[in-house]
Amino acid sequence: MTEEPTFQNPNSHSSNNSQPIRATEASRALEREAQLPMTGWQQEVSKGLEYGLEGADSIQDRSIPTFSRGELPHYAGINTFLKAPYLEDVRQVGNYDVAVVGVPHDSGTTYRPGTRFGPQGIRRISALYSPYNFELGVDLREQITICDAGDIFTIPANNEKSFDQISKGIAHIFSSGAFPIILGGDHSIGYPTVRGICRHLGDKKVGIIHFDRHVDTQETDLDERMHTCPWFHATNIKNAPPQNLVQLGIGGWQVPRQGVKVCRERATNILTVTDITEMGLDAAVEFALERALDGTDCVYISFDIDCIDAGFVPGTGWPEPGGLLPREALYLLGKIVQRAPVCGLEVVEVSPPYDISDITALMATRVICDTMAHLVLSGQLPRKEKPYYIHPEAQPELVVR
Ligand SMILES: [Mn+2]
Repeated sequence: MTEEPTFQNPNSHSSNNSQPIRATEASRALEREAQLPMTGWQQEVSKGLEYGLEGADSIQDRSIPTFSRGELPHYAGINTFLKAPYLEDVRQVGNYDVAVVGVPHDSGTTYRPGTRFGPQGIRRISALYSPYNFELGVDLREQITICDAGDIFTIPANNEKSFDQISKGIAHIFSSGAFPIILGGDHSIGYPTVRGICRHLGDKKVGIIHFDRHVDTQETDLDERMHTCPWFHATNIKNAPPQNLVQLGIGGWQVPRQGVKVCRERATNILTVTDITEMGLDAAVEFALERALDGTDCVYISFDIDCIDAGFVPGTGWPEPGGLLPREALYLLGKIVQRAPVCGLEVVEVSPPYDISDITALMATRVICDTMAHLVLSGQLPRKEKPYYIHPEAQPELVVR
């Protein structure tokens, strides 16, 4: 048993208060911040002054350029994700630890559309964030390199052509070694994103951890492969077995019975919100890791923003009350990322036309930034070499069921 560190409040002068108290998360956060470098920030300032010209004579803070370059000010600038550099030449994507890519596709939507504006909405509100997280003691600018690779060119009139574009784009990013972060788009993109990753897995396998209120496992919907269908098709790929599909937060009045039958037949792993709260968050994490990693080599995270209670995420296609609280979802996500070899993340179903005060897009930003921070804390980022599960030139094999 290790001894808990103690924290003496340096601001306390009272003799009654001289007992050491248990170290708080906040006290540890204050200490961690002191260990983070400022190198990336200093480089950003120098570059800003060089490219954006020194500020006017009346500006006393000489780190401020005339033209906004980089993070500051948060209300200015070109909205890439977290103001990361825009990577125009995607052939260079392997030079970065993380590649953020938008998939502005909402033709798989069966009710409220608008997720084609999801990538733009998420990028816009991401400007609110700095790259530093207090509790986690992570500064993404200092610790990893991120690029924004822009958007995949999707074809609104044709899901299948869009899927082909998405798979090709995600396969390209994944095989480069950059960690792919995908901004949806509706959930139909879950099939082509996983298919793209599987193209470079060879004989390795991926477990899918799926946060959602909906099962998304039916074969077709409205005669096409819509956003209710990605896991039927993804788990037909030999590299993505259905017994490694973990579905967290499922429940309510919007779960199609056709999909439920498929979950039963293929023995996917479902926890409802009540399951998660009754067993406790840590037990739910154990359940997810055990099932997703049983016989697989890595985990793909598909985060449907509607897994969170509809009150927190109004800007989505099928809002459903009774979902996870934001802090529950973030806790589950953080613990999973800390302990699993994660090969990619998608955040889907953010529909800015239905959003209020950008709150849904902000939640998506939080999910993405937390994932990156936990990848840093677990040593998965920055990349020292390509992860072992990436095969140089493999193609996915379909299972006939
Ligand atoms: Mn959903």
